[in-house]
Amino acid sequence: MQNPTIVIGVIGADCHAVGNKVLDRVFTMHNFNVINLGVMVSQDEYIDAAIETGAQAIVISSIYGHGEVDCIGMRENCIERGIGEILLYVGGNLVIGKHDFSEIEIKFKEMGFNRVFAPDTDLELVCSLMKSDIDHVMQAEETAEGMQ
Ligand code: B12
Repeated sequence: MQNPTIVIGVIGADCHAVGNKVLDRVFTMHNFNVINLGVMVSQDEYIDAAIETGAQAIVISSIYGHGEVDCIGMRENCIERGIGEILLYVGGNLVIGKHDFSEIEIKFKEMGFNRVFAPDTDLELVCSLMKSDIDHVMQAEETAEGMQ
């Protein structure tokens, strides 16, 4: 089976570049095919890249605190562009100031994200969760194709 393709980048007007490089390195080391759009990425740029590469997931970072505003409508945008089922992950310093992470998680899940990660999440764990999500989706697709 081919390595899963994921599109990563830092959303909005956010120029924090270091975490993006760390994620690229860790995900690549864990055999993901990483399409890295870098910093200051718009919703449409993630979606364009995901469509072009047939990616299984979009992994959004937000560091400067405006993640909520930047991510509003991302799932709806994916649906509109024909990739409504794609796995959406988000992580980083998603909001300004100190908040209970469970509240942040609920907010982003309501916006259609499959998983929401705090900035200090163990990246090994993130890789294994993403792998199992992608396997799960691919198996479901194979089963659906077999039934047609
Ligand atoms: C360096 C830095 C800058 C540099 C960035 C240079 C560059 N091009 O990279 C400069 C000076 C430009 C800058 C500017 C600003 N910054 Co600044 N910056 C920092 C600083 C000191 C370090 C960031 C860093 O490199 N960290 C190291 C990397 C490895 O960590 P990371 O980026 O957090 O990424 C990790 C995790 O978040 C996580 N992660 C990230 N994304 C994802 C996604 C997923 C799916 C997962 C699983 C995990 C994950 O994994 C990454 C790797 O370990 C932090 C404070 C800090 N100590 O973190 C503030 C900080 C991020 N900055 C902050 C702010 C507010 C700003 C400004 C708005 C300030 C201003 N008023 O102008 C601007 C925004 C500019 C912009 N348009 O983006 C705040 C954000 C506050 C918030 N979110 O609540 C911080 C936290 C400082 C603070 N304590 O207030 N900044």
